[in-house]
Amino acid sequence: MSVPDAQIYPYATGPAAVTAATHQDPQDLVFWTGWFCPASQRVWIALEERGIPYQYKEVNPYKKEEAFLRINPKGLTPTVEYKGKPLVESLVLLEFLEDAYPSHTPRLLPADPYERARVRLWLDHVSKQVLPAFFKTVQAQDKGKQEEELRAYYTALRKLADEVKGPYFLGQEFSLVDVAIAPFVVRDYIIEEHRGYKREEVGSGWKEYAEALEKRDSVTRTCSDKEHYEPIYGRYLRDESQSETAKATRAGRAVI
Ligand SMILES: N[C@@H](CCC(=O)N[C@@H](CS)C(=O)NCC(=O)O)C(=O)O
Repeated sequence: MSVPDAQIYPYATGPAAVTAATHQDPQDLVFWTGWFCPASQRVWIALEERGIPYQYKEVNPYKKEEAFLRINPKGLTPTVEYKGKPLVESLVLLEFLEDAYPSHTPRLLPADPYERARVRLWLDHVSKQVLPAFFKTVQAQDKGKQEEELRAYYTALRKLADEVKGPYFLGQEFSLVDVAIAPFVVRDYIIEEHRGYKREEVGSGWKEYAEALEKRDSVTRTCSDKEHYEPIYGRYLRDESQSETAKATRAGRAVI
């Protein structure tokens, strides 16, 4: 099934709908999000993990509605309004939540400066290596190109897998690396079905890591029903999407 970018299902469904429904009251932090958006899910996972009070506001970032553009002129999700002031970019927002809510635990950046730096290095790997390879694999049309991009995706994931202590990146402690990659792990059935991806092909314990991530409460509580993601990814799989991410992938730029 195909839908133009702007005509996506309008609301969160399944467990995500239940979570959204319990966060409708006004709060200092307003979370502008698209239920389907992996960058937004990162922020949502962190909010849920740490029990930070927030008001959930569903928005379709492809519609670029005036009210939303007034808060974020680029019209991208996630956007956070904190005490009336806007902030954007999922990785910046994750760090902001650490800084603005120090008493909410668990902290997702470790206290040790060396470990904090390592987390940031591997977040950079996720942004610059893993996600571009994921979207290139999805958007490639030629069979040979799809296989080449999938191999690059495996290589990027394996480098990360080699650093995972298990069950999570830092061991027992759930951290921002886990938060940043989890939304893409829960969407990997798309490349499994359409590009022949297999978690076990990554090696180095990736499959076990992926399973630990998708079972985490904050991750399951922020997932909608699978059937509603499929039409959205159909546009990526045919390389028809005009989203900023799809355009960045075509232009060979880093994406989310
Ligand atoms: N680098 C941004 C990417 C945000 C982004 O591209 N969000 C998508 C939805 S997942 C969006 O708003 N797309 C609307 C568009 O492309 O016009 C982040 O990490 O927050």
